[in-house]
Amino acid sequence: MASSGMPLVGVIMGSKSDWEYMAAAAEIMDELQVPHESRVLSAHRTPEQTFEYAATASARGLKIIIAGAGGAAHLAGVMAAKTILPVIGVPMPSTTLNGLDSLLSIVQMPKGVPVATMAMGKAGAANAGLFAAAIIALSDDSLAERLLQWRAARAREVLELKLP
Ligand code: RP5
Repeated sequence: MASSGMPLVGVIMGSKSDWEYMAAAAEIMDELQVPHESRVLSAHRTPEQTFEYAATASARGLKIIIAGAGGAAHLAGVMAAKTILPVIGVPMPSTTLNGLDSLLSIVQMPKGVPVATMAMGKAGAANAGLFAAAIIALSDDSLAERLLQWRAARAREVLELKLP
């Protein structure tokens, strides 16, 4: 799956079951018109293809990789091991430990190979999309303006709230 234009952000996830959460990253980037692609790649089920994706990401024009994974969640770390592109990890609450395992796995990257870890689940996926947009906005003024407008709209929503 790809949005219009050459993708700048690669959204990958370890299983189709992760899409329930990771769709939030794609939706935010659709809204902000950040070209992205989404696909399932697993560090343990498809290791060669996962390595290939990371190794060729920069040459294909990707600027950022967002990786969602659950359990012994090594996908983001494996990505970061094969590219110097910024990798954003999103822990999936898909396991019997409700994602605490995924969170600790992704956030505890050893020194030298960083992964920017977001919150678990849909909130983290949405924030990953926003974070990717913020990075790209550093060199894209019109995206920076859309991001400012997006924030302003969220503020208006709060201020216009009426409690029963
Ligand atoms: C991980 O294992 C995936 O990222 C997913 O969160 C979890 C469960 O995968 P499935 O068994 O649903 O395919 O690899």
